[in-house]
Order: sequence, then C-alpha cells, then structure tokens
Amino acid sequence: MAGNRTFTMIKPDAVKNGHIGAILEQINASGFRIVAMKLTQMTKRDAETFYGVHSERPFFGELVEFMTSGPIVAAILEKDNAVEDFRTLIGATNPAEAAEGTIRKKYATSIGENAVHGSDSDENAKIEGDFHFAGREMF
Ligand code: 3AN
Repeated sequence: MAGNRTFTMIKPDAVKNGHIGAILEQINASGFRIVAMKLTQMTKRDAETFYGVHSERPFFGELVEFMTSGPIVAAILEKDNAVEDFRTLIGATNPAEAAEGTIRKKYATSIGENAVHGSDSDENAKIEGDFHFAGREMF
C-alpha cells in the first residue's frame, strides 16, 4: 500500500529567486498537508550524507556545492499516495522535459538547479524526513 507522507526541499535556486510562497501555494492547492517545515541551510556533510546514493555520479560535487549554496525550505508533506502524487506535481528532473504546469516547469532553471526535491519512495521519504526533523517538529 502506498504511504501518505513525502519529503520535499525548496532548493537554493528557488529560494533565491523568491518562489517560496508560490511553490507552497501550489503544494497546498494540490491537497498536501504540511506536517513539518523549516528554513535551513545544509552543511557540506549534510548534503553528502543526504545524497549519498549519488556519490559515484559525475554531478555529485556540483550537486553538493549547489545544495549548500544557500538556504532551503525543508518540509514533510501528507496526502494519500504522497510520494507518487508529489513527483507528478513537481515534474521531470530535467525542467526541459517537465510537463506544463508542474513546479519544475515553472520555476526550475536547469537539471542541476531544479527548484524542488521530492522523495522517490516511501522508504526514502521516511529516511529523508527523519534526517531533517525531530519527532517533536512533526505535527
Ligand atoms: P529527482 O530529484 O528527480 O529524484 P535524481 O534523484 O535522479 O532526480 O537526482 C537528484 C538530484 O541530482 C536532482 N534533483 C538534481 O538536482 C541532480 N541531478 C540529477 N541529474 C543531474 C545531472 N545530469 N546534472 C546535474 N545534476 C543532476
């Protein structure tokens, strides 16, 4: 059965470009409830740990540098079928391939600086949410 929580980050590019409000509005309008949320900045070590599965990929260094370059909004979101529905809402990794109306189509600038993160499985949603939030910060 599909779980009902996912984890997201509004990435440094979208924060810098003033899109926090518009992105949260679209997330809310799409039926997600905010379980936890904060403005924070990842350290190099945080980003290397968070993106550990990508450590052998050629873009890993660039990804870590970008994700630590400024503040992000981290959040846990709740909705039926959260992981899949949220990935539909954000669109393809490469904004050039993202469907019309998706968050990445509207706000991402490139495959590397793609405005938002969305967990790719229920298991990773739990790991990623627990990475950023203590139990007492989840409501
Ligand atoms: P998604 O975020 O859609 O799940 P992943 O898991 O394949 O995509 O990639 C994780 C992150 O790594 C992406 N959000 C993006 O920031 C970065 N990334 C992925 N592919 C590339 C690439 N070819 N060049 C630069 N950065 C990339």
